[in-house]
Amino acid sequence: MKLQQSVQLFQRARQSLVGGVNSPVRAFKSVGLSPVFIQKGKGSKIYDVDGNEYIDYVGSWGPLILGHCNETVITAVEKALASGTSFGAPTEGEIVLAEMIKEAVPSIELLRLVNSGSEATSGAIRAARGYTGRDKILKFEGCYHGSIDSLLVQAGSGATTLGKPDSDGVPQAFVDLTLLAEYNNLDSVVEQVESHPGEIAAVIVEPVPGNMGMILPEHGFLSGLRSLCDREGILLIFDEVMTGFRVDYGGAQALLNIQPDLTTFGKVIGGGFPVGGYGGRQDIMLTVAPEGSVYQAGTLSGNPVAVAAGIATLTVLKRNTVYADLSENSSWLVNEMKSHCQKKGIPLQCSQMGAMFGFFFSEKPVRHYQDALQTDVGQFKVFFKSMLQAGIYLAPSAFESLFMSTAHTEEDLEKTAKAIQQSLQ
Ligand code: HOZ
Repeated sequence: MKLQQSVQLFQRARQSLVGGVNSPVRAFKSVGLSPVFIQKGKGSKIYDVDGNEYIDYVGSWGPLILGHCNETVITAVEKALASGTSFGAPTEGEIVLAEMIKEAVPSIELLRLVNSGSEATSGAIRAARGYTGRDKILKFEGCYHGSIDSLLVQAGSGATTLGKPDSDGVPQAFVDLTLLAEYNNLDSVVEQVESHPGEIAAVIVEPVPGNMGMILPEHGFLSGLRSLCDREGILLIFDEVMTGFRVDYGGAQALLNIQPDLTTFGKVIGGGFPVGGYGGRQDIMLTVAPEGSVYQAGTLSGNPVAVAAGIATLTVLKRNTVYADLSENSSWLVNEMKSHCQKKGIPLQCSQMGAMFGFFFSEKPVRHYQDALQTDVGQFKVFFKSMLQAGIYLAPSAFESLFMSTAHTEEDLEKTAKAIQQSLQ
């Protein structure tokens, strides 16, 4: 496989862009390669500047649940574009998208649209602090809630991938306001709550973490968080930036049957354009400006073109069989990988929910961040390189998840299964 043009572009990019990229997790640094520069995408495939074709399981890190250049989305975007790209004034599309999200996720009574998942979590946290009058936030080691100061403490995703789960540049005062607990360990949460009575505004959690690899919640963990928060007057925030409209039309909260107080969204609700959102209980959301005194704003928030892509995406997803098919395809692939590794005696742990899945090379089940850190990252690197050579594009990190789209075909899945067999001998 030739990657000459990509390598040249990366050298050129490094002269003007820090690290040659606009998001560190895209740098391929952790797998010891130069990033692949993409020329175009169509359906389940992406094509790089050297003319290589890949079956894509990254899907722009989650948003492209309908695959690349989905016709319904492209048509909706073209139509919106013809009427203007941005007004900084309300448009009907914003209401339609908000109504669709409310209908799909009953815990959302009021919503604010923003431009990214990071903005959504930052807004939700500010609202939680404003509503409760408390300053501390509790997060889980290895969960990633975007590139914002108070949450870049023991953060997953690119921060962990590059070995920097605590970012420099975050003032100690912010770190002091961020309490940590272990995912799937309710006792560790109780301990923090008991040590800081009446001080915690919110517990923020990826209900199904996807940024330390993918980990499933154990029975009773999220419902335990719900009861604890209710008892202590703490708000429960579900970060569904990754899982929203991905594991199910109603997100992880629908599948797991837990109602958070606030939810953050991103990725799928923008259909490949920069959209985020946060919302939840009306009494909390009414503290947000202009209704209340918690300020939050953005010139491009609710951008008409981005919103049109989101509406088109959700419209397609609303069809009944979409999630059953996505889930069936994801679980087929996971089972192929499991049974191959079993035959070869390669230790493997897998998880899957709807159109999201992940794996770790590990003997031991992976329940939380410390477990994830102990998995065999060296083996992941070798596997990643081999899959890339075989035309399968995975996230370049052992601490991310993989995504199925409605565009993946049976042929794609079989080709991927073959590549897995060849890559794991
Ligand atoms: N939330 C994404 C990873 N899980 C970030 C992707 C990026 O930074 O490009």
